[in-house]
Order: sequence, then C-alpha cells, then structure tokens
Amino acid sequence: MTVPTEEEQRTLPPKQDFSGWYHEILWRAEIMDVRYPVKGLYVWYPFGFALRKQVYGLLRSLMDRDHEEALFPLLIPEQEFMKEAEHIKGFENEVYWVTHGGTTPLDVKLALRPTSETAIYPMYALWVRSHADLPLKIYQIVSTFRYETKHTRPLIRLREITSFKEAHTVHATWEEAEAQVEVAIGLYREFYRTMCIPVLVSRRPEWDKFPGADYTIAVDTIMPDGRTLQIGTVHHLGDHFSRTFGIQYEDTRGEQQYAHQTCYGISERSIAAVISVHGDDRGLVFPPAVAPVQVVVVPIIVGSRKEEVLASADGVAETLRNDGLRVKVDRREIRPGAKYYHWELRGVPLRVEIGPKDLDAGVVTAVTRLGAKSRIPRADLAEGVAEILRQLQDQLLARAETDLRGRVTCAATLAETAAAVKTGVALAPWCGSRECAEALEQQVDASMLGTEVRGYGTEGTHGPCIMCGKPGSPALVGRSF
Ligand code: 5CA
Ligand code: ZN
Repeated sequence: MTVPTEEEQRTLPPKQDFSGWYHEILWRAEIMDVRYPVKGLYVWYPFGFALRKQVYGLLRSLMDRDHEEALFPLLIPEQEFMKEAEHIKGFENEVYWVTHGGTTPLDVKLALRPTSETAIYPMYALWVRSHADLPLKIYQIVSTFRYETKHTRPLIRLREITSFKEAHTVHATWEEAEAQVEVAIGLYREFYRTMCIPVLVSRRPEWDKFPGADYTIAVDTIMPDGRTLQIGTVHHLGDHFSRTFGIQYEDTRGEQQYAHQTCYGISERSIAAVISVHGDDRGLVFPPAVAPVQVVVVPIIVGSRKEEVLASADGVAETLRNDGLRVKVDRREIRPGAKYYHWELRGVPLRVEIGPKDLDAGVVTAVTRLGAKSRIPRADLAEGVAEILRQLQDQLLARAETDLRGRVTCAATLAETAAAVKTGVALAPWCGSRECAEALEQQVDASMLGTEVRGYGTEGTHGPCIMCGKPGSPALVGRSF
C-alpha cells in the first residue's frame, strides 16, 4: 500500500529553478502539451482547458458589464492590412500570409490576424453613423497568429495566441477615449486582483508603444525569476485608425467628425501568471476564484465502514456543490497520500478528508493548499468551507503582494539599478531620452519598461537621470520575458 505512484516518483524541480519548474509543471499537471509538431503552438489538455474556462469566464464577466461580445473573421485582405503605415511597420515581420486556395494562387493575399484592428475597423466605418452610436465597446476572444522570432514558450510567447481577448472601443472625442483607457486599466486591475496577482502599471516609452497608438499603458507582473511579464496592454489610438478607415460620425451640429479609439488586450499570459506567481515546490496553487477544482473530497476508507464513508463523502460534495462550489470526490482505490499528492500538484485550494473518526465526531477535516488544517462540523460545512476559501484568497493576494513589493527597488544610481534587476525591477530616475534608455539597457542588460508607474512601492525617486544627470522622474527598469 505504501508504494509510491509513478506520478510521485518523478520529483518536480524546485520553484527556485523557475524555468525547469515551469516547463515540468505544465505537462505534469496536464495544463499544456508541448509536443505538437509546430514551433510556438501548444495543446490545451482538458485540465488546462478547465483552468482557461475559469480565467476567461472571469474576464468575460468583467467585460460583459459594459462591452458587447462579437466575432470577426480570421483572414484580413492585404489592402486593408496595409492601410495604416505605423501598424504595418510594427507587424510586417510577424504576419502569416495565406496565398493559395488549394492550388490556385489568390488574387488578394490574406493575412492571418496578428490582432484585429484592420479586420474590425472597416466594419466600424459602416456601423458608426452618428454621435448616438457612440461610444461603441466591443470585444472578441479569438486565436491570433504572430510569427514570433524570440524564444517561444507555452502560454507566454506563442505563435498562435489561442486566447486573445481584444476590446475595441470608439468615442466621440480624444478625452472620452482617454477616460476609457482608465476604465480598461481598472478592469484589468480587478481581473488580476481576483486572481491574486499584483501588477505594476506604467506608460511604455514612445518607441515601445503599440504600432499606430498615441500611447500605450502596460500591465506587468514579476515572475519568480525576477523577470517581468507584460500581461495586458491598453492603447489610446487617437484618430489614426479612424482617419485611415473612415470611421466618422455626425455630431450634434450635423458635421462629420473623425472618431477616437482605444483597444486593449489580454492573452493566456494571464494564465501563465496565475501558474507562476502562486505555484510552489509541490506544484500548482490556484486562487479559489479561478481554481478548476476548488474542493477535493478524499474518503479515508478503512475496512468495514467503506460504504458509510463513501456515502458521506458524496453527501459532503453535494452540499458544497449546492453552494456553488466546484467539487471532486476522489474515489480511486489508492493510498490517501497518493491522492493528496495528485491534487496538490493540480493546485486544488482545499482538501476535505472524511474518515470513520470524522464520521463519529460529526466533522470533516479540511486542509488548505497552504497546509492549514481545521475541523469543520458537518452541520456548518458550507459556511465553514466558504470562509476558509475566502481567507485563502486573501492570503494568496497578501503573499504575492509582499513578494512583489520585495522585488521593487528604488534606485538612484546605475549600480543600484544593475543590482535591482537581478531579482526584480528598479525604479530609477530617467530623463526620458532614448539615448539614455538605450545606454542603460546596454549597461544593465534590462529594458526600460515605462514611466508614470502605478503600483506597489512605486513612489519612486525624482532626481538626476542615472545616465546623464539631467532632471528625471521614476522609470521602471527590468528584465522581461
Ligand atoms: N490590438 C492590441 C490590443 S488588443 C494589441 O494587439 N496589443 S498587444 O500587441 O500589446 O497584445 C496584447 C497582449 O497580448 C500583450 O500585452 C501581451 O500580454 C499579449 N501577447 C502579445 N503577444 C503575445 C504572444 N506572442 N504570446 C502570448 N501573449 C502575447
Ligand atoms: Zn538622461
């Protein structure tokens, strides 16, 4: 009975070795299969897909508050794609082209969308007529394709982004679009807070903004190896695309005006973040809000009382399901220890054990994924479990915030910046010039991520630019994925 299962025999690399841990956990916990024979394309296992369903269910519920969901085609005709000069420049090296229908060359090449501005905006030009049609707020969740040349990595840098949530809004004025940028940042903050992921929000440097945007606000988190991951971006598009695609509305005085637009996107990097921020040496740790299985019930079966214990386990599961929880009963004929191991690896926030002793005492034994053990009277089961999950949610957020805060260093010199980016990010005064940013990037082997930083410990330091000594304001510097 004490023979380790095959699953237990392979130990997970410690989280310390983040790259090894990440690679290994994805297949061991059955999130992604990386063996698909095209570089940068990966397969969602059913358990990974169940996680995706929770995360994207949350994202949808936030978007649905004041956006409408729609669906535009995957293929974009070359002429449309080529209309906006900046946009083409930004994407031309990443676009996959469809050139043939069967053996017949196409008259018009078709791009696989790398993002959907040029698919959506010609239609917006038809849909938007008057000020009464504005604001227009639409999103879609689709696959997009980018021929990425940097090292591809499951959920992080994909050539098929399978879970691209892109929102595209249209407004009467530049100011209204600017206000929408703030609304979008608020939505993304809420999305990540619900998943207990602390974020740093900053304004990307001019040269790093989205191709065709007036400005870009990025949402980053810090991964366990200290590198930042951009997990969302919000772009103010001004009237660049509306002029190109002819998105005009009649204002209250009967005059035609160009609209102002925003777009903002999230990909499965959000799922990479949940996995990476919370996981530990024993495997995944999911925040209850998005855990595909929130509670696993493990019957402790000994001899004669097997049927009684199993029946009780089913009853417990039913009570919890009626309370809206996602519950599994593990009835397999294997050691309880092997079951604990299995569900810990898969990040289940709470394990409920029921054995003969628990039955006699009218309780269940509850153990959180962080190891806190308690007894809950059977009569208070639903409330007891809900309270534990609430606390766990708070604990995970607090733990992640503490970690992130510890990785943000206020630096006043180049040397301090170089030291800080080894474990996280630096907030260092910068004058704003590209020359200084490039020199800095060279010398500390990190990127100038942005300014106007909002987040944890980001009061930052105003002072002389760490490169040239001119007056500077706090900028985010870090190594990024
Ligand atoms: N049209 C805009 C807003 S939807 C757009 O495409 N923005 S983006 O290029 O910045 O992409 C949005 C987000 O998708 C990024 O912030 C990043 O988190 C994610 N993303 C971008 N490229 C990839 C990729 N190759 N693999 C995984 N995620 C990606
Ligand atoms: Zn400078």
